[in-house]
Amino acid sequence: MIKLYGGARSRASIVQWYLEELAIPYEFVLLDMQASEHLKPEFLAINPMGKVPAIADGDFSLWESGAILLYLAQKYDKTTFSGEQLATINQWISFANSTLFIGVFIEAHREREMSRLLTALDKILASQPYLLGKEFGVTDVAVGSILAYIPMLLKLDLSDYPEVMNYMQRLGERPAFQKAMSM
Ligand SMILES: N[C@@H](CCC(=O)N[C@@H](CS)C(=O)NCC(=O)O)C(=O)O
Repeated sequence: MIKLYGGARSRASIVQWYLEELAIPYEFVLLDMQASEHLKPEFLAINPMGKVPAIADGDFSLWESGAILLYLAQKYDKTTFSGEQLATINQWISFANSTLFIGVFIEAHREREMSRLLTALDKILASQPYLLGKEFGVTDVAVGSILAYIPMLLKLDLSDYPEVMNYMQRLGERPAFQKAMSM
């Protein structure tokens, strides 16, 4: 069974959300990060960087939430993805974890970038319910989780982006989201 290593209120929720969507069995190994369990040799053997999330799938270990999402999509999603589809998924995961995260959560970038990024997302979501079209998928977990952290961690007015707000609401109604992402 897949082991997901995470801490309380950590980015392990992103991976947990997708594991719940995929409905595959997993064990959540909750590390006490206050007690620095993530820096102990047992966990450093899984992720030498001492960061969560990480997974162990049998003998195979992987860390970085984006890499884990891509691995799970390729191995466990019922869809078989073409090379181009995988590249597009990777594009959105990279966007979520670098461009969007930095543009929203790093204050020095927010004024210059957040509006441009959310306006572009708003435009995409005006014509389709999910990032890749009609079907929910792993790209929505990647981008949706970063969006979901906005109201949890920052006091920002998103009313200029009504389609993004509707999207966040749609994602928030999913049972898998509620199980993993609700704080
Ligand atoms: N880019 C990484 C970020 C990982 C990360 O920074 N995780 C935090 C928890 S959300 C962590 O492990 N912090 C512990 C530390 O830095 O000591 C990912 O998305 O997996």
